[in-house]
Amino acid sequence: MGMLTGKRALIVGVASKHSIAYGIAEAFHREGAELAFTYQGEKLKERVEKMAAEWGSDICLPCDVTSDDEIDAVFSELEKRWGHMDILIHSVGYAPAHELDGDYLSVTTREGFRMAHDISAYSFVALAKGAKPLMKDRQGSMLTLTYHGSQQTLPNYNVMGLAKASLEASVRYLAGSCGGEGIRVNSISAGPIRTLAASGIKSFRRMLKKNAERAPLGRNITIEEVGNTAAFLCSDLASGITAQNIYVDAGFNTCAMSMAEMEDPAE
Ligand code: NAD
Ligand code: 0WE
Repeated sequence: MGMLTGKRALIVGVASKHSIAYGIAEAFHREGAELAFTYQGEKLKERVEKMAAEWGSDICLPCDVTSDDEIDAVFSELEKRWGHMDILIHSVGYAPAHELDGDYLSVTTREGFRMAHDISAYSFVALAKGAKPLMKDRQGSMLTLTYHGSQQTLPNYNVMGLAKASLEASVRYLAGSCGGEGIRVNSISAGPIRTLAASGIKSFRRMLKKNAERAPLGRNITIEEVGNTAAFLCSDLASGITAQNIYVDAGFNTCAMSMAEMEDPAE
C-alpha cells in the first residue's frame, strides 16, 4: 500500500515534464493517490490531458488563477466528480519577465508588483477557499512551492522574492485558519531547477553551478526529490507538521560559503 492510497489530490501547476508539479504528480501516483489537474489556458490543455491520462486521471480542468470564476468552476466540478478531496498542490508563480531582469528598484513597477503578488501569493488563498469545504475533517493537506529568494536577496529574483515572502507568511495564516478542520498547510522551498519558469532567466546556468558548489550535498536537486518530500508532507506520516516551510535544496540555505568556493582555481 502506498503512502497516499485512498487520497484524492488536485495538482495546480503542471506545464511540462520538467515542472515541479510533474515530479509531485509522479510521486503521488506511485504512492497510490487519485489525481486531478488544472491547466493555465487552451495552449496547455492537450499536453496536460495527455500527462493526466498516463497517471490514470481524466479530470483536467481549465484554471487561470487570476479568475475567480474559473477557480469556482474547478471546485464545483470536483464536488460533482469526487464529493470530497484530501490534498491541494499549488505550484504556480509568475512575474512579468522584465521585473526579473536587472536592478530591483529600476525594474519594479506597480503593475508588475500587483501581478506577481496576485498570481504567486494570493492564488494560494483563492484555491484554499475553494478546497477547504471539500477537505473538511479528513486529515487534509495543502502545499505550495516557494524559493529562498524570500529570505535573502539574489540578483534578478526581485519582486518574486516579495511575493514568496508573502506566500510563506500566508502558509502560517492558512494553517491557523484551516487547522480546526484538521487541514495542514505547508510549503517546500526548492533549490533552483531548470523548468519552464527558469528558462527565461538570464545566467540560470551559472546560478545552478554556484548553487551546487555551495550546497552541502555538492549538487542540485531534482523534481523527483521535491515530489518525494511532497508525498511525505501530504501523507498521514506528517500528521504533526503544519505551518512549516521545508527546504529541499541540498542544504544550500544554511551555508554562507563552502570549501569548494574557496578552492575555485579561476579566482
Ligand atoms: P513551471 O513553469 O513548470 O510551472 C509554473 C506553473 O505556473 C505553470 O504550470 C504555469 O502554467 C503556472 N501559472 C503561471 N501563471 C498562471 C496563471 N495565471 N494561472 C494558472 N497557472 C499559472 O515552473 P516550476 O519551476 O515548476 O514552478 C512551480 C513553482 O515552483 C513556482 O511557484 C515556482 O516559483 C516554484 N519554484 C521553482 C524553482 C525553480 O528553480 N524552478 C525553485 C523553487 C520554487
Ligand atoms: O520562482 C521561480 C521562477 C519564477 C518566475 C519565472 C518567470 C520566467 C518567465 C516567475 N515569473 C516568470 N516570468 C516569466 O516571464 N524560481 C524560483 C526560479 C528562479 O527564477 C529566478 C531565479 C530562480 C531560482 C529569477 C532570478 C534569479 C533566480
